[in-house]
Amino acid sequence: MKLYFSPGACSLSPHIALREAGVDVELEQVDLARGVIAASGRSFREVNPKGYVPALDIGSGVLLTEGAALVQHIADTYPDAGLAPAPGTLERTRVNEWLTFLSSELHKSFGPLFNPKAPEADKAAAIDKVRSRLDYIEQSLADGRDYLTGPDFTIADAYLYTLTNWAGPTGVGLGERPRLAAFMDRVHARPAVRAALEAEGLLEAM
Ligand SMILES: N[C@@H](CCC(=O)N[C@@H](CS)C(=O)NCC(=O)O)C(=O)O
Repeated sequence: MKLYFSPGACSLSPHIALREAGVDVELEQVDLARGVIAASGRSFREVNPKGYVPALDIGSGVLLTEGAALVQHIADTYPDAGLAPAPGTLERTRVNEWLTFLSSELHKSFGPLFNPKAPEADKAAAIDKVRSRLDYIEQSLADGRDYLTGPDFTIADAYLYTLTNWAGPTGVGLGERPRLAAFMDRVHARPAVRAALEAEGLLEAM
């Protein structure tokens, strides 16, 4: 498998899932600012017409896109890794519920904070929106669970970890959210997460 990624971008989530599953993943870095594959200079849109990461080449000419779909594909392809409950169960629907929330309510709310052309008012509104989503997550962890859906790490946690890492650089901040801070420390300590960060050149920066 080959993962098209950019360091610290949302592609870190499937990267973590692949490492958790023990997959010997090939990494291809994309220069998002220039829209090219970093090593070759080839237009990334020739590979993924959507022009964004993550994209996962699973062989035989098949390219998968959309982070939430990729992590489910990884979890279902490597069920022994225990990255998601079995499809068709209520527990799996809970994981999907979180993935959808993270994608549509948290991930996309960060958008204006990465857009240098966004008006200041849009950025301020985005910070408020992200903080309210983080508040909901903080409340959800109030029963003492280690991970989003309970005691076990899942693909939803890989996604949340990836997005929450953006809180610092965007000025959102983690604020007074001790359970979320503890969650971040817990995920950060996982060997597969550290391996993914190291491969993206981020381990020493975090
Ligand atoms: N809907 C996509 C969004 C992916 C996305 O926002 N990727 C960002 C990095 S986190 C990107 O590549 N942006 C560059 C661009 O859109 O040109 C997903 O969930 O995978």
